[in-house]
Amino acid sequence: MNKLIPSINSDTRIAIIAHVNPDGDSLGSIMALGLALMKRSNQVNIFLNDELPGRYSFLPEVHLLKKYQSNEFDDFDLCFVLDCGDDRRFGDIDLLVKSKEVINIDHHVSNNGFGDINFVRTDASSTCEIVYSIITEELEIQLDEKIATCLYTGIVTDTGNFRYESTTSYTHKVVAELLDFGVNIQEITFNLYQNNSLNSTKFLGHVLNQMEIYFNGKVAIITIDQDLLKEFDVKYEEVEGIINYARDIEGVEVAVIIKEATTDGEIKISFRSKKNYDVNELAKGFGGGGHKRASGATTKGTLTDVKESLLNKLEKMI
Ligand SMILES: [Mn+2]
Repeated sequence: MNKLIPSINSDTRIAIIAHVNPDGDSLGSIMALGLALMKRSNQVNIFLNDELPGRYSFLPEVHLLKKYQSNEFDDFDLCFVLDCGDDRRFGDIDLLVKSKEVINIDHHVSNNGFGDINFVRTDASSTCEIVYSIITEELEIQLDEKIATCLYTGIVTDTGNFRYESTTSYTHKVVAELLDFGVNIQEITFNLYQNNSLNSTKFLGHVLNQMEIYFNGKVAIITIDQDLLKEFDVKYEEVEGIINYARDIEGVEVAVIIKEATTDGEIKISFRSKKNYDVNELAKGFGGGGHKRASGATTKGTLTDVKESLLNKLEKMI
């Protein structure tokens, strides 16, 4: 079988990075691939150019994660970019310029093929599912409990606990194999879903109360500003699942969260849909992208302006 990834030895200088606002799939995939490649190379750098959300601090070896700073690192032979639809998703850094070969591994339909080598499978449940086959088939590196734990975390979170349509029989076959390496499901479930702060739960109650419903109940919109986060003393990443409550309401087809970012004048939008609408298209209208049923964008403006522009776009779509 012809291998696409150049051969890796102990001197190969490797960088691995995923997107900012890290989720389970981005963190699970960079940690899994990083831990696997460390069995081959002594020069593996796993970069996270953002804070590690507390709920993921249980992942094995996360102390290895470093911030990329241009002046601290020389060139790399290989740079693996994971779970990023384009080469801006991991932040405004010069990492790709410093890398001889860029390997793009992703499952977003909006992926623009920015790598020298592209493993883009839009039918994969998660980037972790692709990384599983790259580690085992392409690199032929043996899995272990730590790698399996990282991969499982990415798959379970990106499939919404195996509920989304991207979940296939292959997904379950991969997971079955991961469990044989001793993945502790109970421990992962506890960290991901059963350890929410009291403040974040009260915050959830408040924003659901304030949620607005449009287009005969088909659209649910939640807006969150920085003052509200301060009032409840929560970080946005603590409440990342809020949008699912809006999506899961009977009759709702599209759920949107519009959030004031910490950067001045920046607004982050998350989209989810149930069956009938393509929210990747909706996100594109704001310069973003993602999947048909889950997508996001970062734009400039005020909460009010963005909401108005969103309602105009929704009116044409629904
Ligand atoms: Mn993903």
